[in-house]
Formats: sequence, structure tokens, C-alpha cells
Amino acid sequence: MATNVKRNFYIKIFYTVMFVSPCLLLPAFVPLKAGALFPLYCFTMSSRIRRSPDAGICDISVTLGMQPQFIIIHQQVAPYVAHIQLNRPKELNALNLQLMSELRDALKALDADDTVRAIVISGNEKAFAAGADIKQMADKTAIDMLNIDQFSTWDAIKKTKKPIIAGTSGFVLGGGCELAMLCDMIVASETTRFGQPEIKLGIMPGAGGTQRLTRAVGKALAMEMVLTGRMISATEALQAGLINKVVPVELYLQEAVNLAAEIAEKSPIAVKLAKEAVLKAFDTTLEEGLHFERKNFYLLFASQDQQEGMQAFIEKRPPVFKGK
Ligand code: CO8
Repeated sequence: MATNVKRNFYIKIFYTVMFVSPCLLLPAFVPLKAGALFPLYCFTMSSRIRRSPDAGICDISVTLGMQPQFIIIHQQVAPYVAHIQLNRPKELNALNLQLMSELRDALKALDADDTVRAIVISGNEKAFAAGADIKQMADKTAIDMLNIDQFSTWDAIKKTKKPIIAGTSGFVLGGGCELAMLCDMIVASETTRFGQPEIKLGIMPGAGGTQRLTRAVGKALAMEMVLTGRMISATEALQAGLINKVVPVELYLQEAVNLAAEIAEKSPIAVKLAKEAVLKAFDTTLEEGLHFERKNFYLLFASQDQQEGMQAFIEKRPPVFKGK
């Protein structure tokens, strides 16, 4: 216990130095409104790290077995909401193998954590992620790529059962766009640019870009983006159905957290089964999808949350969902 208190004290000092000092210098270099708010947000979030409502201290690095290098995990940024921040700012959060492994491990740990019901993934104001790490891939042969098998990491991320909201700003390109589309919803700042520029590198999307983008925005726009590499604005992405909302840059992260928090108030079992059913729509026939939906619907009548939700409605009070 004493060790925990001491450790949390050092963590606070660390985050204060890391985030508040740059905050004091930032107004000299960038417009005040967004630049000053982000470090402030990080500081606020860091003070909540490792805290959870039910379980007291929750140390994700213990679960992970190591301290991640390229992501930061903020616990309880809102009740039952965790936030994973991609953190290779100098490289515009280019997704190298280690970052993707850390993201996979963090998502697996949060998926198994009862104090987490929804997850936000963000980058920073300049970039959610500018794609897979080109420098790491440049000298690889086809057989190297096959043996590295990085898509098994993506497949593992896809298995996350809890809802994931991408909070995006700046560049969302290539593998970055594919990662955002792997999330369940996207809240974008008005400065966000989405694109699949792989064609300019002599390759093509490989982590779902041709499939998920086409399903989201339709053949015409997907074909144009994939074959020309043209980026689209957040407004165009909203009109095309790729994202959920566009907000001013200083609000995108908070809005993503708000959306996650709204979902986290609901029954986690119902949310999990509903997410599964919606995703089923992408890889099955209507008939099979309806059948799948019905099974999940029946299953929820075995939960205490169903009884609580309906009883609370009848008694005109807010429900208290326990995920049981
Ligand atoms: N990989 C590696 N480094 C990158 C990447 C990247 N994708 N993007 C940016 N960087 C680095 C730059 O090299 C630069 O580093 P340095 O300072 O050492 O030179 C730093 O980030 C800043 O970048 P810029 O100076 O270029 O910043 P600008 O603001 O001038 O330009 C752009 C920003 C337009 C985003 C530009 O950086 C760019 O075009 N980046 C590449 C975008 C791209 O092509 N993305 C697709 C990559 S391929 C891909 O994602 C395939 C996915 C396959 C499936 C996933 C498997 C894992």
C-alpha cells in the first residue's frame, strides 16, 4: 500500500514535468486555444491513471507485464472509460511493430478489466497516425512481411469485445485510417484528414482499407481514395458516412470520451452483444445476421441487467447496470 502511494506520487511528479512544463511554453509556438488544452487534458487524465471505481488501484502495467513505450494508457478518464493515446509524436504516430503490439496487449488487458466498459483511442492534435511505419517496411521482402505476420496483431485487436471510439485529429492515413476504421466509431476534429495514400508508395492498403472504406463510403469514393491517394476532410468523411461527428479541434478528445462515457452507462453485456451483432452485418447475409441478432437478443434475457433495466423503467428511476 505504502509502495503504491509512493509510486503514485512519483508518477504525478513525472506527468507534471512532462505535460505542464511544455504547456507553459506552447503558447509561444502554437495557437493557444488547442495547444494549451491538450497538455492540460493529459495532466488531468494522468492524475486519474491507475484508479478505478470498484477495484481501487488498477495497475495496467502489471497486467501488461511491462511499461509500454509508444502508447500511454489513461484509466478512468470518465466512469468506466479508458483512453489509449498513441505516442510517437515525432513520427506522426507511424504504426511500427512495437506500437501495434503494445496496443494489442493494452486492448486485451482493458477488455478483461471489469472497471472498463468503453475505450477511446487517440493520437495527438497533429496526427492520429500517418500510417504504418514506412521506414520499418522499406527494405522488407514479401517473405519478410509474411514471416513478420503483423496482421495477426490486427486480427487480435479486431477481437476486442468492448466498444472502441477513435478520437482523431490531423493525419489519419494508410494503416492509421485502417486502425480508425477498425474502431467502432470515429469522432474527428475539424482538422482531421483521412486517406489511403499507399498507392503513392507503390503498394495498396493491407489492413482492411479496401474493404472497410468501401463498405463505409461506397465504391465511388473508396475507389477514388485508394487509387489516387487523395485525402478527404472531416466534413467530407462525415457526409460520406465514415465518421460519427466533427467537432472543433480543442474538443475532439473530450467528445470522444463523452461518447464512450454515454455507452459505458449502459449494460456492458448488452453493449457487447449488440456490438457483436452490428459487426456481424458486415460479413454475413441478412438472413444469417437476423438469426444471429435474435440469439443475442434472447441471451440478454438471462442477464440481471435486463431485469434491472426494465424494472428501473417501470419504477421511473435510473438503472444501475452491473454487467451480470
Ligand atoms: N512512416 C514513417 N515515418 C513517418 C510516416 C510513416 N508513415 N509518416 C510520417 N513520418 C515521419 C517523417 O518521415 C518525418 O520524420 P523525420 O522528421 O525523421 O524526417 C516525421 O514523421 C514528420 O513527417 P513530415 O516531415 O513528412 O511531416 P509533414 O507535415 O511535412 O507531412 C505527411 C505529413 C503528409 C503525413 C507525410 O509525413 C506523409 O506523407 N507521410 C506518409 C503517409 C503515408 O504514406 N502513409 C501510408 C503508409 S503505408 C501504410 O500505412 C500501409 C498499411 C499497411 C497495413 C498495416 C500493416 C502494419
